[in-house]
Amino acid sequence: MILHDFLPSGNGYKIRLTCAKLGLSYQLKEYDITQGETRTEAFLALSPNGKIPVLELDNGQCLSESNAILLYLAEVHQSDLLPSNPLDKAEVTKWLFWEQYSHEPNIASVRFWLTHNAMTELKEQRLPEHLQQGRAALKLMDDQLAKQSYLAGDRLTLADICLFAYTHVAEEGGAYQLSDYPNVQRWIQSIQAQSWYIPITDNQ
Ligand SMILES: N[C@@H](CCC(=O)N[C@@H](CS)C(=O)NCC(=O)O)C(=O)O
Repeated sequence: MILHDFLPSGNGYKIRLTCAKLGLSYQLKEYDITQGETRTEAFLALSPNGKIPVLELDNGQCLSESNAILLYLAEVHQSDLLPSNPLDKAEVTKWLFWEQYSHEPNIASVRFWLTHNAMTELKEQRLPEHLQQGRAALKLMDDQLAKQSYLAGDRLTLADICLFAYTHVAEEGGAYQLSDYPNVQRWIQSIQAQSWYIPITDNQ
């Protein structure tokens, strides 16, 4: 497999962490998204959406959308990161959809704007609303993690890998303070203590 990626990306990191957990190896092909390297004709032939991560399978087929790739890897390798019982599975996938709508646009996007000098006048105007929604997302996770060890129960699942990716770097750029969310902090530490854990900018 070839993973087309940009190392600081949390969306790419979800795939790298899942591969680490499942013991899967892949070749990494890096792109600098700040230089438009995912908008070339060659990249668009892999994925017309022009965004990393893209997982190129050994048969040449390309998968995009980070959470779809997570589901694919867990299903193909019959991993307990994704329960087989439909109800438990729905609980895990609920968090993957929630991440894309309520977490990533407020936490990942704000981190990128602030750490890559990508703030525009329009983004500046919208920042307070993003911060309010980002804090609400962290609070919702904190409340859930006050009740149980992991997001979808007492066992680590794709929900945790998916949400760990951007949550653990939420402070980068200075917009969020994780000390306001002690249960989230405990959960971050428990993932970082896993034997298969790799930091965001490490490859395999
Ligand atoms: N919903 C997509 C989002 C992918 C995405 O936004 N990728 C960003 C990096 S994290 C990217 O490639 N941006 C470059 C661009 O849009 O030109 C996913 O989860 O994979």
